[in-house]
Amino acid sequence: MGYTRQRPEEENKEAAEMKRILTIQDISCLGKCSLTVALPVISAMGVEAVILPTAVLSTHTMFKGFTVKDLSDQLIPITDHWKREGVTFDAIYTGYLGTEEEIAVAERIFDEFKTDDNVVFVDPVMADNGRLYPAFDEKYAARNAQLCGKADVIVPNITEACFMTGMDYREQYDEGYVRELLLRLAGLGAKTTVVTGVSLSPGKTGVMGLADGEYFSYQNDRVDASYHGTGDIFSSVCVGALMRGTGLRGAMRLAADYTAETIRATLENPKKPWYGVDFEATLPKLIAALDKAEKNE
Ligand code: PXL
Repeated sequence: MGYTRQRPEEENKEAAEMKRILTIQDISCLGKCSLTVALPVISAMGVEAVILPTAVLSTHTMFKGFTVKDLSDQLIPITDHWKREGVTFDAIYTGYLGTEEEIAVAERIFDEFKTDDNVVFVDPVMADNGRLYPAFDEKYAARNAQLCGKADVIVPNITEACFMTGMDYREQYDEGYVRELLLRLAGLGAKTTVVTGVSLSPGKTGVMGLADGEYFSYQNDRVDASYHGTGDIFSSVCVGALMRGTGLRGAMRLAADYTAETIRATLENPKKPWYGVDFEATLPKLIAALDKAEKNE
């Protein structure tokens, strides 16, 4: 007979205090993105990461000839088991989902695990630099917009925001354009909308958001390089920081600074791989910055 360890009658109060994030996205076995970023980053921030892999890919989709095994049929049995075990989450964070079916499953999981106190955080990963990733079309973008409507916080980049709101993608824009994007995104239904990769003046880049009827922005120096997986790094830090109590603006600042620092470190590494950033090298700086952010707030 098999042996199963029983749940203790009394929860250990101290251990229960660690926040727990459920993150739903793919595993790209090689690629420094999605779960291979979310898991180490969230764990390093002192938050428990529970993972729900939607698919296993040999690599991310920027490689030629990648393999995919869809795991959609596993997701509800897994979460049903958690439900029976009485598991709860302080945040549910979705990233790259891959198919409309996976979006539908994510919505079902929100319905099952959403409470008055937890945070549903959606990064509608599907596009960048004015174009959809290879696996997606406009119909998928419209479905992602519906998913965003069920979130507390959404963090699309400008391209994703355009695909979800029907606004024209522009390389050159002003603050008014981003405000309009944010207003239209807010119309989808999320409480807090943030657009990433926003440059409000030459040589700067960062984020702009709309929460409780107020616009806010955070900008730091632009590093002239673009790497894969930086959006996943931004989102993972952001949701991790929210769980550590930095507040929304604190979380944006920490995530934007860490992303910029990581791009800088990657740029300086002559032996960097082409397919992702060296976030492993900058994790100690993230932990130090988080420590500082917590002490200041
Ligand atoms: O980093 C986003 C991402 C996640 N997962 C897969 C991807 C991408 C971006 O292309 O292909 C499989």
